[in-house]
Amino acid sequence: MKLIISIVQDVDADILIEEIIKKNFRVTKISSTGGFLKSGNSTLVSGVEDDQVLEYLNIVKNNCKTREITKTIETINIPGQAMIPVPIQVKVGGANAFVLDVEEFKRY
Ligand code: 2BA
Repeated sequence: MKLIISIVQDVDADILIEEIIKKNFRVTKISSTGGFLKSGNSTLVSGVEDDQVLEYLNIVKNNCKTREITKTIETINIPGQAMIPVPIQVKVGGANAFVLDVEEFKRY
């Protein structure tokens, strides 16, 4: 068994979860925050049998879109001068997925 951790954009999370459930996988959604943009995203956690990993990853791939987000950064401060905010374009997603080996899984 593998544990698949997928970090996706909030806007994609609900439809993605619906598709995951439709295909009879189980999933847990955790609300998370991206370290770079400091904005909300969703982390989905699923225990998946080894021979179904590809099927699961295809669902993630097909339901998450790459988007451009504008982030405002402050330019380097020169002493005595104000910081100047500069908008930059950042490409986010579709999804970042990690596949981990599961040593043991128990359901009680
Ligand atoms: P954030 O950290 O908020 O990053 C959002 C997007 O900003 C990233 O999209 C990437 O395009 C850009 N970005 C991140 N760090 C950057 C940097 N130091 N310089 C320039 N641009 C940077 P994604 O790569 O699609 O990542 C989306 C979210 O997935 C991330 O949100 C983070 O929450 C998570 N993530 C991505 N890679 C990860 C990793 N290796 N470990 C843990 N979480 C990860």
